Amino acid sequence: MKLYELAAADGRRFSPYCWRIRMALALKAMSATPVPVEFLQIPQICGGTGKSVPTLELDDGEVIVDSFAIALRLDEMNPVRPLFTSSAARSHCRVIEGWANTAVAAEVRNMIIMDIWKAQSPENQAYFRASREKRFGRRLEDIQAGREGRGATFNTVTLAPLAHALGHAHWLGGNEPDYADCLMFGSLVWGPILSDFPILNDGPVKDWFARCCGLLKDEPGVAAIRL
Ligand SMILES: N[C@@H](CCC(=O)N[C@@H](CS)C(=O)NCC(=O)O)C(=O)O
Repeated sequence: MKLYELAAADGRRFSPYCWRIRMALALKAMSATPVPVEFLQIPQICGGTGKSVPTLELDDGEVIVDSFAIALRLDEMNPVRPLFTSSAARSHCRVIEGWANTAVAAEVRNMIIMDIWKAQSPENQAYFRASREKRFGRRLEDIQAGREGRGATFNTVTLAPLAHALGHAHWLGGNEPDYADCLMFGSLVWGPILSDFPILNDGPVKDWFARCCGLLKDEPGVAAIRL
C-alpha cells in the first residue's frame, strides 16, 4: 500500500496529520510505501480522489482519505496491536482529535507559520501564502508575530490537559501508546521538524515527546529532532 504524505521542498515530511499515520503504522509494525507530495500536487493524488493528505491507497485500489479514517481502517486490516482498544477509546480519541486540531496543532502552526512557508518551493510558497492569508485574514508575518510570548501560555495552558494525563500514565494510551499518542505527537512534531523555535518547556510533556521520538527513531527526520 502507498501513503501519500506532505513534503517540503527538501523532502522533509512535516504534516501533523501524516505524522499521526506514520506513528500509527510504526506502533502496529505495518509499513506503507511513502509517496511524498508537495501542496500543489495534492489535488492529483489517486486521480483526484485524495483531496488531502494523508491519503492511503491499498493494493486493491481502495483509497482512504482522512487520518482518523485511515487509523480505523488499519485496525480493521490488522487487529494486532490495536490503535483503539474499545469503542470508548475510539470515542475518547475523537475528543482528543478535536482538541489537537483546534488548539494544539493550530497554535503550533501559528508559532511556526513563516518556517512552514520558508520550507516550500517558490510555487508552493505562493500557494501557501495566498491560501492561508485568505483563510486566516492576516499576513503570515502577523500570524507568527509575538510567538515568544505565546510559547509560555501554550505550555502552561494549552498543554495543561496533556501534562495532567501524563502525570497518571506513561502514555496517553495508558501502559502502551495508542492512537491518542499519535494524535498528540503529530500535532507537536512539525514544530521541531521545521523550526528552531522551541515549543516545549521541560516537564512531563517534553519527556513523553522524547519517548515518542525514541519509538520512531528510524523514521526519516526524527533522529534530527533537537528539543
Ligand atoms: N481531517 C484531515 C485533515 C488533513 C489536512 O488538512 N491535511 C492538509 C495537510 S497538513 C492538506 O491536505 N491540505 C491541503 C492544502 O492545504 O491544500 C485529516 O485528519 O487527514
